[in-house]
Amino acid sequence: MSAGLSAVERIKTDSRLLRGSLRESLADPATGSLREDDQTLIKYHGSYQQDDRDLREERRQQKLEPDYSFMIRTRTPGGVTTPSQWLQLDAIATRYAGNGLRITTRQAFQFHGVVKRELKATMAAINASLIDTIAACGDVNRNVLAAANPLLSSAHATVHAQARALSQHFLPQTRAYYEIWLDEELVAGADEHEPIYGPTYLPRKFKTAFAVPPLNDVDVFANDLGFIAIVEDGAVIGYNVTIGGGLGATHGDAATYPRLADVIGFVTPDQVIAVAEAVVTTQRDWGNRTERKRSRLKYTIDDRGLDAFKAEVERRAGFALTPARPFAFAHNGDRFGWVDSEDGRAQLTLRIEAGRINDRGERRLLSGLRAIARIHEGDFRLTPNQNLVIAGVAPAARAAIDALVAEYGLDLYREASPLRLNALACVALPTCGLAMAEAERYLPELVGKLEARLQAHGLLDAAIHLRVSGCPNGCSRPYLGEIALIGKAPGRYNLMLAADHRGQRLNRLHKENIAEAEILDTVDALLARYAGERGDGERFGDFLVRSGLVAAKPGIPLEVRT
Ligand code: SRM
Ligand code: SF4
Repeated sequence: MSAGLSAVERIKTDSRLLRGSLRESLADPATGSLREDDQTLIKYHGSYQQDDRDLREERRQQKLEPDYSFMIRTRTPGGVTTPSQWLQLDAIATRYAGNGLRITTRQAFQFHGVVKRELKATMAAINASLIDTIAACGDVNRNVLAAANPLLSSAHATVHAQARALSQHFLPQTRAYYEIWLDEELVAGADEHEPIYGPTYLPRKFKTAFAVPPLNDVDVFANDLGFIAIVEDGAVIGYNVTIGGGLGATHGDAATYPRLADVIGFVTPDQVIAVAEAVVTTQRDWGNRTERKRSRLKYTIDDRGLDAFKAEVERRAGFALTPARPFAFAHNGDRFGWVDSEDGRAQLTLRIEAGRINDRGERRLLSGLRAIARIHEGDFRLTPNQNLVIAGVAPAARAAIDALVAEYGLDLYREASPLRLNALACVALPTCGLAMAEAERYLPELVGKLEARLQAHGLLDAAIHLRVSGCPNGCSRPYLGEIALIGKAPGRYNLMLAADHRGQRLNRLHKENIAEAEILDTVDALLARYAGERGDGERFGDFLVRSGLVAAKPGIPLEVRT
């Protein structure tokens, strides 16, 4: 192994295709944690070691080790789950995880708070529900996003099938997951290999999304690799390909930055896997393996040049991409309530605040969705905005679902302001080890305070996209929020403003390291201007740019025409 490679590269190299000493770590009863290298390797199996940060100081004073537990993330391409799987995941969460189910911004479920001695049983139970957690985390192709809110259901079905096929194509081939969690006989041997990834996998995480215009609910430009479906006469004729999106950054380090993907051309459906493999393997070979902060595809492209990267992709794929086709996105939110599909069925999109499904007061989301899963004959779709679609509902079944929605308080989608409906927050404290400030736990209160300001300006019906992240890694995609807070320290945030609402323009830092009162007052003053000066149908982010209150960053053209 050459000198200068990052520590994670050494761990991958020595891991015997992701096995490491995970079995021994799991069997050690003396601690609730894993050995250090295994804490990295377990990510590739879909789990993170965490500890309850609310209890850290108290336990330190008591000379106890931190309160370790594990987060588990599923691989659910396009976020599709059957009612039977839902019931099984609910039962697993109720038995093993502390705080219900959590829908992530990448259409996956997370379980939080699983203790080490129950980790294997939990992983095996998830697998028994025919959902796995392989490659949900780690330096591999992660859970593949696919538009959850279709206007055209047959095109949507085609795109979902493509997303599933791509996810399957990039699954690691090592049998480590089956050996460690499902007791499959050990096969590690000379002929086991990773045909696409090689023994050290990718330099960094890799994310793929499929969008179906006019909705950009997947925020396709935030992904390393994206496919924008081009639909003609109801059929998907191919995809525009996007590369080099990614949002993570580090405070105070200008070498790291959020970047929107570039549109590099068009491929037909039968070329999707080949072009994806060419992008993945070019990043595998060209990506930075010495500095992890600069190892995402977006930096490879900026370091080597987009034209050179694209030429290499075409060389590896064996064909040239044709010019990108026109497309236009309307917005990157969800469409709440009932929407009819082409096939005579309907879908109901429910608002799930910050994706957290548990029972709290009158809002008994976990129990209510369990009751719905028992009678539902379609499927469930997790959205990349942390919401839930009850999909494929026959006309005769609507009334029963509506009754359960009302009985269990699942009707936030009918009551909430547009601000609350569209807001995103990452998990942050107490489980995220990287959080610098609150996000999910702060969101309801923050939204309430902003709603009061909106009301004062007669703007309560304004659909402003608010996103809150506990640190600059950007898990709630805050750089694409019209208003966004990015955690700096407890109670302090960077205020970012003026992204568009289509996921095509990044926002800008407006004020650094400010507390709530200043955040509210700053936003309030801008809302006052917006209320008085906005154009017809003009969105808040666009208004801030047009009025010169915030300088715009160049974005993706609203309509790409070739
Ligand atoms: Fe994320 C790391 C949660 C979507 C960028 N993310 C983490 C970790 C695992 C913290 C850690 O490494 O110890 C967080 C676990 C918190 C917890 O307690 O659950 C975490 N990320 C999440 C989720 C659960 C946020 C949510 O509230 O829904 C999302 C899970 C997605 C999934 O199902 O796979 C999640 N993370 C994202 C997104 C949004 C997206 O992909 O659309 C981003 C920005 C896009 C991107 O990747 O550029 C994102 N997460 C990061 C980064 C920064 C990566 C970078 O390039 O710099 C990290 C830190 C890292 O990788 O070192 C991170
Ligand atoms: Fe944690 Fe930061 Fe991601 Fe929020 S943005 S979940 S605080 S890593």
